[in-house]
Amino acid sequence: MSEILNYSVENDVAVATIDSPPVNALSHAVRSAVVEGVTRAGADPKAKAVVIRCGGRTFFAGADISEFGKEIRTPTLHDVLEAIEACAKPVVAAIHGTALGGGLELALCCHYRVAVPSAKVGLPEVALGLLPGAGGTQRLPRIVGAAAALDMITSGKPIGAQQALETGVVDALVGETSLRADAIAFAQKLIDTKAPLKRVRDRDEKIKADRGNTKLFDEFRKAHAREFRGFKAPESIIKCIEAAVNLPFNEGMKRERDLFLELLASKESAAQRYVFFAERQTAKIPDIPADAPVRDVKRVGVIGAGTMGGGIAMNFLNIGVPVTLIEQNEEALQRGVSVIRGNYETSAKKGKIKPDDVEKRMQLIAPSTDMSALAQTDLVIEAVYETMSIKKEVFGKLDGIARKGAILASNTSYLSIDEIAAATTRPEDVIGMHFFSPANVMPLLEVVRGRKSAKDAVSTAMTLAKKIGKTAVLSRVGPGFIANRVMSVRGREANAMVLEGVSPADIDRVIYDYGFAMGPFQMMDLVGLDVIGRDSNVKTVASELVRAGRLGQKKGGGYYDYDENRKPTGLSPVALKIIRDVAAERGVPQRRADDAEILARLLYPVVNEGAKVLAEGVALRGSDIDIACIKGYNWPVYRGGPMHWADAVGLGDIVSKLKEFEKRLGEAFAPAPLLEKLAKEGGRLGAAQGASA
Ligand code: T1G
Repeated sequence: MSEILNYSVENDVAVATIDSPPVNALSHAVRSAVVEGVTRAGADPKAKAVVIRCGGRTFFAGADISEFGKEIRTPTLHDVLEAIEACAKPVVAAIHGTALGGGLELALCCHYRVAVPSAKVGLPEVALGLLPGAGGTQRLPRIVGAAAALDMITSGKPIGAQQALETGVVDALVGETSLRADAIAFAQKLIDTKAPLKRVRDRDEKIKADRGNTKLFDEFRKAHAREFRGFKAPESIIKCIEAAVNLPFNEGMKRERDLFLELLASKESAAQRYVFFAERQTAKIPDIPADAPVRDVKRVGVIGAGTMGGGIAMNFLNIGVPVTLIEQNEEALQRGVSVIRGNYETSAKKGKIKPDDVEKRMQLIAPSTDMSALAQTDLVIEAVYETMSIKKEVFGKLDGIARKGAILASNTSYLSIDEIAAATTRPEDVIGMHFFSPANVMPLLEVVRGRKSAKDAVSTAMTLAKKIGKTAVLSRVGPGFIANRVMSVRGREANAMVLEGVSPADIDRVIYDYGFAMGPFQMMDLVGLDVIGRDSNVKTVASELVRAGRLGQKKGGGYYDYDENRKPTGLSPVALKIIRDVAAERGVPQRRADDAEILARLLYPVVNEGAKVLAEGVALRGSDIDIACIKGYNWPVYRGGPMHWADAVGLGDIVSKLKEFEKRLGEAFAPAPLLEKLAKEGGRLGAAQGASA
């Protein structure tokens, strides 16, 4: 018998328990164990019904994603599902944890499903650039109807057990701590009442009403066009659900299989499966084990109640952690507190949080203009001006106020944590925690490890990140750390190209078509040219636009003109003239560039900068750079991030194009040695490790 299968019979019920940590993913071993258990129960004269359950923390959490792209060994998942459906005895799925993807598809092949109240079920394959390839697109609509299935499968969002019960996905909720016993009792009842063997595939009461209803699907497509832009899987899912509604079951299954295999072979799904694992890799720090000690953080201090400080504070208020919020004066402090309140009230109005959550969270703020109020905090995050002298002054004071063992973090976006730490007598307690604006929304948190940062200070920040719903990426000290550093070259080249005569609108279109939400010039108009241009003491297009009263969308337009609803009405002739004047003053040679050249000029230097970040040991691994750009700059997830995308483009092609640029534009484009090395060796940036710092 498979060593991950436990088989027993209680009363008249066979119980097949599969235990394959960490999440009972439907690997070859798990698939074999399920087939063995069901086959044995089917042949067992003592068994009149079967319960399929899992050990550990969850029911099957889906196909084993690490097996994709490799040769799939039998029994395939389809073999497993056929074995279950062919069973002549009632099969009951006993669900706890997260029955996801193939796990839910397996449960839908059982005749009945029971779940504990804390369980969740869902079909999240779309997040992998896939679709439920084991009947999920054909069976789920037969239970919940086409409209609900469209929402659930194209969003990939799981539903709770109660909603699963109400929609018929599960037949009963059972005791949170008595799943095994209650599932056996449920099965026994089926035997005693000679309950029918219900197969989901035979049900059509929920779909026949939508047969031929093309409007339902076309309207769904229209309503989600923006959200699905650039992704392949959502449209394939819609097609599968249309097939479920309009075709006999087996034909629908064939349609699903064909579209699934198409997605499985796509670059987009390869990128999204890569991101799934890359995202989980970021938490792994070679010299700090996962179970390393962490410091207890019961109260957080935030210095600065401006946009960043307020947003940072909200992350902790959201999880019920009290925050001591410090500002220099009462007026700034109250302004900061009221902005936080305003944010929560907006969220409550939108139904994102419950109305009484607003007060609950606001009461956790202890506002003060006196830094000594930070004495009892366990972690202090400084979010004051990006000026080293001010940060050193703040940390010098903090050193004398914060309790022993408190972690002192700076939200600096590029300054040296080592230099800031030197302003204290406890550099081991000093780290960076770089949030991305808006800090209560953007999922990236760069944890910056100084040369002297203690391991438990770093592991505390990495652990806290997950608790506040952030993806933490570890960075060493370096200019702009990871995301800002590599993405800043995209802005540099965009600005350079417009001075060469390339239209800002063409650049924005190319970057938008690549998959970013908007291009660099639209972004600058949105953020505000006074913000963008404020640090430059040289004459730039941005500074000249500001001088001309063009601050962007918020005032007077920017690169584009806007109507009263802030809808762009086209490139501004004023902006184009400013560009021409600045270019003429600098004597910039004018040239044309096609879309391919624009994309290469903007993104290949990003790849090159990523290779430098790796070679300097600022990032632990290439895939961390990808996660930082996806979570911090919305790099389209179906491209996998700059490193993975470069591997897909071909490092050799990138190197030769960079050399072309270098000849014309200078050594800033010289290919990084690591990039050249990997190109020569056939290595991959996405798999490269950072130099050990
Ligand atoms: N396959 C392989 N490994 C997986 C896995 C999976 N499906 N799910 C998780 N892991 C690993 C993960 O890499 C990590 O490994 C460890 O388990 C803990 O995961 C045919 C085609 C279940 C909600 O998309 O959403 O079925 O880093 O850190 O935060 O239609 O894992 O420890 O070495 O995420 O508690 C569909 C994906 C697959 C579910 C648990 N299923 N997993 O979250 O732990 S495609 C999914 C999750 C499919 C069929 C289709 C989450 C979780 P390591 P974790 P967690």
